[in-house]
Amino acid sequence: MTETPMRLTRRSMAFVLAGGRGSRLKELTDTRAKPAVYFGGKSRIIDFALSNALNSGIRKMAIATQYKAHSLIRHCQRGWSFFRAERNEYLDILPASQRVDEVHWYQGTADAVFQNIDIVDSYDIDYVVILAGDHIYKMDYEIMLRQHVESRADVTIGCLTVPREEASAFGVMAVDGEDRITSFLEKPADPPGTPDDDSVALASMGIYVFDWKFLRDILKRDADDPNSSHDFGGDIIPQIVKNGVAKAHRFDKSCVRHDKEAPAYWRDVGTVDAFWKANIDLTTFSPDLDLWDKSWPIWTYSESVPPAKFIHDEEDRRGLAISSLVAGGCIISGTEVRRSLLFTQVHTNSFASLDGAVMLPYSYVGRHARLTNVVVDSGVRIPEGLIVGEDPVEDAKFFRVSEGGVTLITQPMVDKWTAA
Ligand code: ADQ
Ligand code: ADP
Repeated sequence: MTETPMRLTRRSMAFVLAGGRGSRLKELTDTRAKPAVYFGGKSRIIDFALSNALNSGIRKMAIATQYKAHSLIRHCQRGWSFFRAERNEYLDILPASQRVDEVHWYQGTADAVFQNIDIVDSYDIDYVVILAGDHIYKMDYEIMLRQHVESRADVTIGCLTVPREEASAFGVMAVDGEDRITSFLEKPADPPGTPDDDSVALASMGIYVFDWKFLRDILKRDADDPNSSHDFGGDIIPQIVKNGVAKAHRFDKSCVRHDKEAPAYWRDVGTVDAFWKANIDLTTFSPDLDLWDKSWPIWTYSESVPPAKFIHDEEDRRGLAISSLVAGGCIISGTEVRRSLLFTQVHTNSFASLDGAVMLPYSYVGRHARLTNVVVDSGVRIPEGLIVGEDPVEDAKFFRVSEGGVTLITQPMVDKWTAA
């Protein structure tokens, strides 16, 4: 009798790299790592990679953390602690803890896996899916795993086309007719276009599938190499492209099995402008990122809070929200909210108005404040009468105005404004 093969995802683990800072998010990552930054009204950025893994059928995950990891670790402990060892499910949070020797933190992304080889070994898996914890997308990793196994590649790399002028931020590859990668340049100054279209480049998403035994050998060799920076994009991948078989897995709508009609959605919300836009896009009639799709839920930790409340205040001012997302626990008292996204427990007051506002949890808006095209950090108290978004020159004296004209507001900036 032939054995029924186990689903590939059950023979695999997801290793999530969540140690980077994300410095282009400016003060939003002063106290937290980029994967811990809030997104979409309820979630944090890392929830997308973790939910993709869970929805794909993967039940073994590890999250490597390093930079300002407290908020991230707390979130993962609260939201992602439902894995049960007795069902052969694991989720380990792996802060850089000098496990291998007492000199080094995680030196690069490959070192973050190398330092945890024993933990990965203990999961008893055949394949490892390496993920970045800092992108917003939906993707079924089982489809990628199947391609990897069927093509017998040494590594399979998730990739997408990006405008050539943006490609310097990525690993850029060239492929042959069978999608075998023939060259890989990490963050090239002058990225090459594709043969079909010179205006776009084929970029690595930083998602890799490896046979674990193969990767383990490579990591051990890399660890002994004094010239290596121990980074997947910088060292490991270019080396395999040169000496082995690396295949490209193209990210398109066929990678999202739940709904063939949905466009393929992937965003790096790495700048304040991109972060603001991806959040505000959710308030449109039919956003490209469908958070309401029950077949591909984005799991997260969510506090137990009362429903959002809208108050017609005693001064006859209506509290209302138009084309907006308002999370639980919010109190909108006599404020007009338009085209905005309010996370848990935001409290706004009479005669205030919000337009194009991304309000992170527990932020508070005093009376008569007017905020347009802003990102307000968690817990910030907007003082009575503060007007932001109408005079960029004035705003820039206290707050951070982005290239795209979005104003980031944090508590220290508000304190500076109050003191002036
Ligand atoms: P980068 O975008 O520069 O390039 P990188 O800084 O290597 O990404 O971070 C990748 C992921 O690893 C992020 O999620 C980050 O948080 C995490 N990380 C970074 N340093 C870490 C460390 N020391 N320990 C643990 N985690 C760490 C990579 C690839 C490119 C590819 C882009 C796609 O190198 O080839 O195009 O991702 O975004
Ligand atoms: P951040 O959310 O800013 O990344 P943390 O994860 O450390 O940082 O803090 C989030 C937690 O802190 C929340 O889950 C909540 O319990 C608590 N918290 C933070 N600010 C407030 C606030 N203004 N009111 C109530 N709780 C808060």
